[in-house]
Amino acid sequence: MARHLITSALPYINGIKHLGNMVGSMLPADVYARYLRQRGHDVLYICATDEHGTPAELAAKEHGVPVAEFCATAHGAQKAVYDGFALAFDYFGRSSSPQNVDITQHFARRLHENGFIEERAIRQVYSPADGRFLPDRYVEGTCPHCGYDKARGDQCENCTRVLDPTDLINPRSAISGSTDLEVRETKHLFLLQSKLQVEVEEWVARHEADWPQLASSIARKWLTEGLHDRAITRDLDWGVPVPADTWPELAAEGKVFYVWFDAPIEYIAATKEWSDEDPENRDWKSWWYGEAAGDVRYTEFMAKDNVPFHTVMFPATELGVREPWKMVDYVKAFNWLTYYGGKFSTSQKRGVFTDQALDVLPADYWRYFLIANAPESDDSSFTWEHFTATVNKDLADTLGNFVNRVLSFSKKRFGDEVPAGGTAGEAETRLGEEIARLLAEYEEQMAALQFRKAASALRALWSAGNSYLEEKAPWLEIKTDKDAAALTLRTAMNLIHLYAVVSEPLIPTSSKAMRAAFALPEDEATWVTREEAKTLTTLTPGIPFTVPPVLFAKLTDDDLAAYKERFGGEPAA
Ligand code: B3M
Ligand code: ZN
Repeated sequence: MARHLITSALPYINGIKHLGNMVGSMLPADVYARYLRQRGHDVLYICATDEHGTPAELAAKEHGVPVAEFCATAHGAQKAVYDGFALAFDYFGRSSSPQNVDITQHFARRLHENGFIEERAIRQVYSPADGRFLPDRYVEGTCPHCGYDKARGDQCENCTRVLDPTDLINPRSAISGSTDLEVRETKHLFLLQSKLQVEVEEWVARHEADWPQLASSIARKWLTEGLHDRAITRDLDWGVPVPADTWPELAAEGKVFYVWFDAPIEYIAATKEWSDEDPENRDWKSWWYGEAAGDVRYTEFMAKDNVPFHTVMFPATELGVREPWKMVDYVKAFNWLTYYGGKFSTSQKRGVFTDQALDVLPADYWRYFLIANAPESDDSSFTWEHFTATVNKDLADTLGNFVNRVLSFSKKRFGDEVPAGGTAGEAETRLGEEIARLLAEYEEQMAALQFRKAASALRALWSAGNSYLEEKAPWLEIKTDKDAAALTLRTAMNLIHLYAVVSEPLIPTSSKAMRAAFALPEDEATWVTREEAKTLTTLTPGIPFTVPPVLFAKLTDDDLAAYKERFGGEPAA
């Protein structure tokens, strides 16, 4: 049985992420990891905070604390939110870890030895007031194209044009505000991607057929444009230092590696962080290096803007070190989740952020809605109207109400044990066939990482239970044939137990609550066999049960109005 290595794009350290960030990476990765674990696979799900680069430094400055302190606090805050969403990472590391410093520096040395790194002199903005070179994002000024006066040296966020700092009118330091800026020559390391173009192309060609269209088309686009040599060092105070043993001058100037050079390497380093916590029982290298990793299938989850780094730059790096590091097998790329068609925006406080979401409703409401509407083949738009309607229909009515009325009615009429009586007939045979068919569809879509289709198959499983109940109507059967009613209720209870097992990857908390309703001895099964789906007899008469609290509250029009009031709820202006 293959081992599965799963990674999701590392969330930047600066600030709590919004729902769009999670649905395009960590949440589907968690659903997939949970599913594979329940199917008996050996799974390692790795993620971490992406702590270097200008986002970290600028955020720390805004908070008035040293960047190392900011990152430590922010890592904990993000991890707490992901725990709240029941994201079951095997490890959630930090790209500022010593392990990442070591492995990133090792990769750089090897690239250098193999002739894929070159020192080049470039002209960069220097600020005497700040006593340092300013990375492009640290230069602010007026955009020459649209006149926006807070344009950054790398891009104008108003007209989105890519800029060069020297294009800006009245440039100033974004750190000190000083307008006394000079352009000086400085040296940086360049990754010679152009020399690796052919190898990267051959590698992509071996995979693009089975990647989702979104991933392979972006990779192909970048390759067609041609791989350019890319600066992989920056003049920042915070990052993986350039090793002095190989580049003494640059190290002395305090140069650090570009965040996108070290961030993907943190996938490997976080696995070592995981291993270092329990070296007796964990072997990080067996997941990443040489023959030992031969049985590993590696799947990455990310949003579309991250695809180029994961299908071109990181593979170029891994190929260039000339060592047998595991390369990704499958890239699951996502489009955007928009908020009423517009972008989520931290600065404009538009949209729902992961910490706020947990304030509003428990994680399962969000997990189900986001997966059922995952932006897979296209962008999908979050609206409160759609969210409340989906929660009420799929979670409260189809699943929650089914569980509650079956258990409440049975308890009232037959007591708090699975009722005895009646023999399965044509309706149960038909139901069993349908459940087995839908379960096979659900498994197929999960294995294919088709999350919307998997959620739809799961919803169909829940609906089949309701149709069976309506058809048999035990509340009428009981008037004339108690045994028939007992059979119907017992069969429906077996459906509830089956739902509890197979819904866990999407809605883990509610699934555990459903399962805990039955005092089934040794109830350890992590999945359902075809036979069990067909016969629906796992729960036998006499097994005690309790009626759990209502699993999902119905959201009212007042709730909807309150959400829109609090979070904004109209199409982007
Ligand atoms: N930190 C996420 C982003 O671009 C970026 C992913 C790194 S994955 C190695 O928002
Ligand atoms: Zn502009």
